[in-house]
Amino acid sequence: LLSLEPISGRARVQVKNPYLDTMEEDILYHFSLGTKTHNLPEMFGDIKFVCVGGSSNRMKAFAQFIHQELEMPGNPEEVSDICEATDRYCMYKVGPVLSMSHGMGVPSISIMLHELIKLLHHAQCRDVVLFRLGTSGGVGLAPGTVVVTDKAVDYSFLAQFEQVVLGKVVTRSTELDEEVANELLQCSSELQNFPTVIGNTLCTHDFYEGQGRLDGALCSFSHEDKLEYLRKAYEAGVRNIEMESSVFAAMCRICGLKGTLINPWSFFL
Ligand code: R2B
Repeated sequence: LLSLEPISGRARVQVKNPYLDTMEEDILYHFSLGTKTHNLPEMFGDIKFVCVGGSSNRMKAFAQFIHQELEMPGNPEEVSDICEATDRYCMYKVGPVLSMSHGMGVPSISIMLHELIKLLHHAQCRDVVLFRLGTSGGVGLAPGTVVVTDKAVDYSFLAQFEQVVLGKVVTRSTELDEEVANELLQCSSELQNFPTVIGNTLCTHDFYEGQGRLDGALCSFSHEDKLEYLRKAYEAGVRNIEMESSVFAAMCRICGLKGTLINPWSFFL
């Protein structure tokens, strides 16, 4: 992963909001950071890799792992949470790597991405690559297989994310950066015990009925219905299912960020 060289000539992280420039102060509410209270360029200007995942403990462990891999000075056990003033998300910075949690589901990661993208913009970061290192359920793969997402698709297997804005549905593309996905596939071929494929990721809005599970509090379909849907998903190129990829892909794309999703097949559907 860390052998990925930043590709030169990429622009500064963009925000697509004309109002931001007119604001005297931008408060990143859920990070407990702000443009007046913190020197964001000094704190974050050297960031090149942002790795996000659902759980705060996992992203702390990831920061400690990166601390060791980069042979940073100091004790990896002592990495500190930059967002400790709020318990919404955690954030650790280790050299050029930011490790952050995003919670579960599209609404949670969406709030985090708005504030993260603004943070990277205010900090004047360039050449940033954003990774979601998450858990997922595999479709037609051996357990443990890692899926690098080609496209995030919705319930009808279309590469789009629908956001309701002022009562109207706005549809955004969820195609991801091919170059980064291929580079990751190449990295995985150099590692042992990490079978990796590139495939489509189905993003759902629910863990139980939304993913065809038979063990939720509600279940309105049969085992056969479930298998038929999963078969259709497989035929449409879906190799795993999770709950954040669509908004992640759509927002990275619009804001000119190289984004990729790396999800091990980690739970059963
Ligand atoms: C994968 O795991 C979580 C549900 O258990 C959810 O965040 C996801 O996408």
